[in-house]
Amino acid sequence: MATLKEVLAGQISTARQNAKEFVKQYGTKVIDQVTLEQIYGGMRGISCLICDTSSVPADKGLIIRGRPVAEVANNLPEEVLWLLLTGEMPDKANTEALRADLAKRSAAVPEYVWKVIDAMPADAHPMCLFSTAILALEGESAFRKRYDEGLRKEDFWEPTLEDTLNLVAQTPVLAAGIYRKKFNKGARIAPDAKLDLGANFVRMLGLDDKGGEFTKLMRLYLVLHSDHENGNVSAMATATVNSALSDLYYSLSAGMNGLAGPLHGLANQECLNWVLGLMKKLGGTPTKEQIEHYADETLGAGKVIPGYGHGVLRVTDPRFECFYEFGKKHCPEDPVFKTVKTVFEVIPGKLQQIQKIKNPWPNVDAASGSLLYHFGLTETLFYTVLFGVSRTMGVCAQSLWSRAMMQPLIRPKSVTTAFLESTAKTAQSGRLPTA
Ligand code: NMX
Ligand code: MLT
Repeated sequence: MATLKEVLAGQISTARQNAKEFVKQYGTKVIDQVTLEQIYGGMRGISCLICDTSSVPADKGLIIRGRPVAEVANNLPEEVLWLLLTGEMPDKANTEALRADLAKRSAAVPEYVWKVIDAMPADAHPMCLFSTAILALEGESAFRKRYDEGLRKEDFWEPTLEDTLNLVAQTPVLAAGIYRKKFNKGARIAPDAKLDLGANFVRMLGLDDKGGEFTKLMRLYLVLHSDHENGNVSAMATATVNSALSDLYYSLSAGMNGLAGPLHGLANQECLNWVLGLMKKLGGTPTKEQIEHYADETLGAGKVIPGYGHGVLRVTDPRFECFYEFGKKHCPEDPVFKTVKTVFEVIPGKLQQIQKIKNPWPNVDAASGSLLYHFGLTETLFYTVLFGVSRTMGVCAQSLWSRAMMQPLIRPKSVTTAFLESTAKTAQSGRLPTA
């Protein structure tokens, strides 16, 4: 049986050769054009990043290594990690080897990180604690040690793989430790070497899961948030920092700081708070008319409806659909889930009436919180940390491949407003001249 590292080593040497010949033959071909509107509009839609771990077509949503996300939704997170890294689904033996490897690594979180977390203010947001914990572990980076010893560019991917596996194994431990401290749940619970990633995470959180349904949800959660191509804030931040050869601890921490924003990962916290606020105000499950009214108040106050809209998607997010199906199967009568269902019946129609909104449909964050809430994870402040634990898989896999392909420092060109003004006025059409 070939190990993960051996599989990757074989793929990397072929991919490097292919890329070299590809760029030599087609290097001057024009792939996309940049308009003034796009420069002013958050670079939306400009095709200028390479990402092979996943893609997000606007009309389909997440595709992981060629497989629509719904097809892999019931796989274990370990299997999806292998898929993200190699493009192949692992066999049983590979999955078990990876599971056991991650379980072993999860037991090796150094004690000093808890002192750092303990020293943080009690009101620090769990995402701040999570990002800080990742950064505090930077001294553990295999990449940094090997780089300081004189690592060759061809070999950068090897310690990046080591850092990837350690981070994937240890971020659930950090997250669970933060959860138990922040919400006064008692002492930390150690991982169990016999369990898989999802089951271990549930164990370490210390929440009741007699029927095993919460573990199923956690596995699903870890799979669905694992990757979303490279253009989203957390992935791009991670990739940019890693391109400076800052190791994955620096890079992932930077990515998590981006995920902590309400327009990105924090929307899962905001979304359930919005739903709970609605239920509290109305004293139970609201009617469609009441939801319309509440949405009008939100929009009227200049706020966004969290969990709806997307920078790329123009259809209902298939990750939302997976969570929605899970809810219909496992907790159809839960009042919070029922409210989320009615919100879904109302909000797209409401947002469709606002011309500037390009996508009125729910994104990944619209239903996930109601399911966590049902299984007793009621601390909404913690929800984005769960997103972060999962996203660690995708962004680390992306960086591994960037280093494997020996991609250079990310350094696009900025221009001044004066340059744009003078150039745009004289440009006929199409691409602007180089600054
Ligand atoms: N509620 C109210 N207004 C919205 C919404 C929404 N859900 N979605 C977009 N808009 C507004 C947006 O604020 C912008 O207004 P303005 O021009 O006044 O600034 C206008 O519509 C055009 O935005 P779009 O081009 O449709 O969307 P954009 O690509 O700029 O932003 C999001 C995408 C996801 C940031 C935006 O849809 C949003 O803020 N959604 C709510 C927050 C959310 O759910 N984020 C999670 C995204 C997924 N994730 O987990 O990371
Ligand atoms: C994500 O999963 O990263 C979000 O849907 C945001 C995005 O893709 O822009």
